[in-house]
Amino acid sequence: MMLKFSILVACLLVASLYREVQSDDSSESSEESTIPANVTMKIENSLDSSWPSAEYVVSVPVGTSVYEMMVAAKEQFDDFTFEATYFRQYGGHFIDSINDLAGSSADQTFWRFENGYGVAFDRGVDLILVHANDDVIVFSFASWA
Ligand code: B12
Repeated sequence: MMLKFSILVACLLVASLYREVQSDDSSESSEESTIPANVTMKIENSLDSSWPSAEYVVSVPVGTSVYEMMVAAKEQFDDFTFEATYFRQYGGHFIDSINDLAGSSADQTFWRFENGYGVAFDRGVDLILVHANDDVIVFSFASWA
């Protein structure tokens, strides 16, 4: 009888210890998802050096898409604006214009979406997530001709 009771107490102890470890884990992961990132977004015009380039440091949680970061930038900076068109087949947006300068099929110009090393991303703004405080995102007005 005593042995059965001791086994029961031991089981209850193990179960409560397990629950504590689980709840510690979940609080850690919810903290992780709200770690802030300060991302530098550079706006440049590779076709016209007299066009006013701009740089914004945008604060968003790590893991935010670049599209959501741009929406946040619109709220955080009075002088930043953009327009985009949603394409269902790519699950994301094509950036049509930034700071009132729009790409044009007639002129064969567009906003090229690059990393901080001048390399064009292989997907659109909804599918690239920001990671760390030193992340740099560049939009460079360019020609595809
Ligand atoms: C032509 C083309 C372009 C042209 C479109 C201009 C034009 N008027 O023709 C230009 C050079 C502007 C372009 C730009 C980009 N493109 Co592009 N493009 C293509 C390509 C080769 C053909 C599209 C096409 O004409 N389809 C035929 C027409 C009838 O169909 P449509 O759906 O109406 O086409 C439109 C859309 O495709 C849209 N579009 C073009 N590129 C992109 C990219 C994204 C993310 C979205 C949402 C829409 C979009 O523009 C087309 C004309 O209106 C495709 C690859 C392919 N073979 O499909 C890549 C493709 C769609 N592009 C791609 C990419 C990555 C980009 C860029 C993000 C590259 C960059 N890092 O800058 C940029 C967009 C940046 C921004 N401003 O948001 C990827 C998208 C991958 C993804 N899942 O996100 C593709 C699939 C190529 C690839 N495999 O890498 N592109």
